[in-house]
Amino acid sequence: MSSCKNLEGSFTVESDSCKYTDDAILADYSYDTTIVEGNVIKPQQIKMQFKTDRKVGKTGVMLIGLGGNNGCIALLHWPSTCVAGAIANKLGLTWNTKEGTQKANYWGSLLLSSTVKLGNDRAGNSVYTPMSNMLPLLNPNDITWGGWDINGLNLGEAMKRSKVLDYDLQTKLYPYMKDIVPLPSIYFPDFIAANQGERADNVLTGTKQEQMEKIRQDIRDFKAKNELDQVILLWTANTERFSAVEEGVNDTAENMLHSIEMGEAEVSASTVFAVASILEGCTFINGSPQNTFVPGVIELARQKKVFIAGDDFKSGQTKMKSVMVDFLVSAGIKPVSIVSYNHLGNNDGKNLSAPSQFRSKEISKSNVVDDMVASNRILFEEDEHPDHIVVIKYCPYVADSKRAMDEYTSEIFMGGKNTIVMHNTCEDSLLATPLIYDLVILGELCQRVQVKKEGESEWESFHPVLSLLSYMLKAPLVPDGAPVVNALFAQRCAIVNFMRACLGLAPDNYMTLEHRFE
Ligand code: NAI
Ligand code: DG6
Repeated sequence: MSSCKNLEGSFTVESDSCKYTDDAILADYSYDTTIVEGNVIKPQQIKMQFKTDRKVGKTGVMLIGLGGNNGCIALLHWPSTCVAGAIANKLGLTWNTKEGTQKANYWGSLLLSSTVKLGNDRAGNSVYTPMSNMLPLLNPNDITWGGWDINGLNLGEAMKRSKVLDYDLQTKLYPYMKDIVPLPSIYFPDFIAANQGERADNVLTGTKQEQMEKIRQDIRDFKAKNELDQVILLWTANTERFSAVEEGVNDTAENMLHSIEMGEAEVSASTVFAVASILEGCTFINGSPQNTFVPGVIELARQKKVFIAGDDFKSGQTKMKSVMVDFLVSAGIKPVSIVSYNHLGNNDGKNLSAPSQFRSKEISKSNVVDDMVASNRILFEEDEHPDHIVVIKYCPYVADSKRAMDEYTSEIFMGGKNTIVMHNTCEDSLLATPLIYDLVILGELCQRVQVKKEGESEWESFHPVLSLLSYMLKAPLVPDGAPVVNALFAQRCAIVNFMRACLGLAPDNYMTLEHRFE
């Protein structure tokens, strides 16, 4: 009887298709796809080579929203990097809870805490390895963190305010956090809820252009001071309202830059950060739902060949939804009504209690089932959708412990109905923060991978819109014309099979034929 085994330590691939040099992993790969032309199906094979640089440069991450719940908790492991030798994980930082002693971990991070099936051993056991062993990856303990917040509270106090971590852990981290103060940030009150005004005591002044230049200078200073090879920016600040996309304002790269110069009102703070980041050659990731990436920003990213990814961390309810609806539709069951309530009492909930900020979140939470519904014309007519309602209420008492309640009603065999109800009490920021690590680590890896198709001489990088990061995002931004995939396991497969491709390994096809015939 075979079972699952976990490989201990690292591994090497022994194959003519995979070559390790001092600098890179070079892999020959056959990308097998299927082209459908009318009613004719044509298998297609593209031979290509993957090159993965093995050296992970010294990396800094600058968070916008550093003093927020996700922002300051992301630094949980930071004391490790700013205080020589005091690495939380290496030290095995522990703290007391009412259940006993707890140890620092990265649970909830796909890259740091999940495993990937490599293959089978000779006895037929499935052999797994940590995903982080697949390729050389950025170690989060080696990241230098920094960033901005419109609130100037030091991170020790911000951590206390967030009411997320256990008291004993807060006490242990406080000495490392108390002297860290976020850089002053861009504050355009029109874009976030009026109830955030009281937080805004650490803000830049001057024209939009001057503020953008200051952010660019901050990035350069941070890079120089910490002797970094690269910096990645990630927006984990308040959800903004959507920006209107207007001709002449933000529709092209040129208009975008001109609008910032002219102080155009419709340019949001997150967009100014994204533009600053792109101009500094730094990957920019958006963890919130608003349309930071207006067409002008996307064009600018393409022109400058800088990576962008978004939008909105996919943590609890939506992750579940992108599993549940995939299951239902792919099982031939027709979901007809999806109703999602949330109440939460953290500052995110407070900001989302304003209508236009709620609307941004409603949009990103609602589109998540579209691809699955559209995939099955047996169940759904063209343009037919399940009723899909999203409600979010602010209830201060529950703080970061969000309640998410979902009801899925489906039509089943012979007119029957099937209703599934879920109640999820989740610590919102403890689900979201590991996604920050994943987005940064995967984004960084994408910077080091290039492909060359057979017959071509030039190595090609990823498209600047990094859709491979979709797994972590509620409303994945994809290159123009590319399909949006929301189904969670399809998103995961894309990451795993991409990593396998970088090693010249075929995708895991789950056929396990070796066990199906005598
Ligand atoms: P939070 O409200 O605790 O933190 C946001 C921080 O951003 C605050 O400290 C605020 O002062 C700061 N801020 C606002 N505007 C800013 C600006 N222009 N520049 C710099 N800082 C600014 O929110 P939380 O819980 O950390 O969430 C952050 C974002 O991530 C929100 O947009 C939220 O919707 C999104 N998100 C959160 C998830 C979660 O589970 N916590 C999951 C999915 C998305
Ligand atoms: C209410 O749902 C507040 C939101 O900010 C969410 O907490 C956050 O977007 C996470 O949502 P989900 O659907 O990914 O769990």
